[in-house]
Amino acid sequence: MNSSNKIEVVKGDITKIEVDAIVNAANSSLMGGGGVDGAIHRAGGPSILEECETIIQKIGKLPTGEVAATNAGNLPAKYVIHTVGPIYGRNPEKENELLANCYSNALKLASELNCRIVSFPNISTGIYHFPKTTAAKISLAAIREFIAKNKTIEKVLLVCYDSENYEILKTEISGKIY
Ligand code: AR6
Repeated sequence: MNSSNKIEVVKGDITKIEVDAIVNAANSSLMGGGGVDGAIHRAGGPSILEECETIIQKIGKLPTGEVAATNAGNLPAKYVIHTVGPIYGRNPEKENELLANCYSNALKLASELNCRIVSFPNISTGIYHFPKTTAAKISLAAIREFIAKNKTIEKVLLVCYDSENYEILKTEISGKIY
């Protein structure tokens, strides 16, 4: 399989789609929040937060662009991979790279955990206000680069909850060869 059909843009609720690992757009406290983070903790149940607490006790906080895995509780997945997207405008020189790191670090950890199918939300494009078209380009480039050199990851789902992100990603993915 070449990398072009490994990336799929879908519309829906990431908590409802069966995969090996669901990536969560969390914050550095890992203590839950709104948006997709809230939806993941609500649907997954308390076992996810318990593991997040253990991680935070060890590391203090999860830096932007970095990742940590927990169980997936009641979600249809083996793992939740929590990552922290950049807050738009807070670190302008680094924000594109930090957003790319979220995708590549999550895929690296998923691969280490032997995950074949991984789903992502549109990290940072909600409460963190990252411009959606730029975020879409960054996410596709980072995923494409990673899967081109990785054999474990068979499918990456970009799960768009809002129509705007869905339309943007459909356009971005169709115009280029991935
Ligand atoms: N499934 C898939 N995508 C979703 C879902 C869902 N169920 N719900 C929302 N989205 P956001 P951020 C989309 O705000 O910008 C939290 O409070 C949403 O449409 O969830 O990275 C964290 O704790 C948007 O496109 O994450 C942090 O404090 C995308 O998910 C902060 O928000 C990301 O929006 C992180 O902000």
